[in-house]
Amino acid sequence: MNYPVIILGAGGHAKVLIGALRLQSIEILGIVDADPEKKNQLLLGVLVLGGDSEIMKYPVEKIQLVNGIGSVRVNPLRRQLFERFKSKGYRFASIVHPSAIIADDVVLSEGAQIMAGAVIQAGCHIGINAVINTGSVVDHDSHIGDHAHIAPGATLSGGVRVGENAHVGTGATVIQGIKIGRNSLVAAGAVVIRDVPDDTTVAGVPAKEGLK
Ligand code: JB2
Repeated sequence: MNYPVIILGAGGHAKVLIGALRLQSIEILGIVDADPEKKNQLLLGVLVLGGDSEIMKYPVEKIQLVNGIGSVRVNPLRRQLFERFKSKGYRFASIVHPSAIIADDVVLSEGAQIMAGAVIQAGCHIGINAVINTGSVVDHDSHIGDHAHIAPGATLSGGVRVGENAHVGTGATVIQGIKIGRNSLVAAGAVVIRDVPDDTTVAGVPAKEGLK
């Protein structure tokens, strides 16, 4: 059953989510945003209801939430909002754009978001609140940690492990069997051929450690 949803955040990632939700005919009750100036504005025709406290007007069993906070690097806000509203009993919808290709046995955890044109092959696990963004490829037996973000056009060859909160940047390539540590950032366009430790930024071809 599809519950009506409220989206958190009225920015770029939310716009993309609105498109995916409409294609699945999921009712969008509105958006909440921390910026008071956005209240009563429309984002692609969806009303910004006000701040996060607006969510509390809806009983936990009647709605689901959609995390509209994306990121272009490791960003704790997306995780913080997920955990804040989970602790109040709310559930987060998992979003799958109809054009995504996902193997039958893939595990999609709560709040995972699979955007247009993404491909996820057999044996993969996608963690809670993770984003597999537009046109990215997660090949067989890969494990994407909770709250991790695979940015548009990134390619993970088979058996890649991405730690929680990690961000794999736009167009990055990670060869097979590599482990990306938790809270780590792979810069856009990097080609990762060696494991990346926790809390580390890598960039370049081949990817090397850089400043965070
Ligand atoms: O605590 C909050 C909060 N803090 C900021 N609660 C809620 N409900 N909303 C919050 N926001 C709002 O999130 C900001 O006021 C802003 O309206 C929105 C974030 O929008 P922005 O466009 O800056 O970022 P984004 O996360 O939607 O998109 C980024 O990540 C995507 C993956 C962009 O950089 C995109 O280009 C990228 N594709």
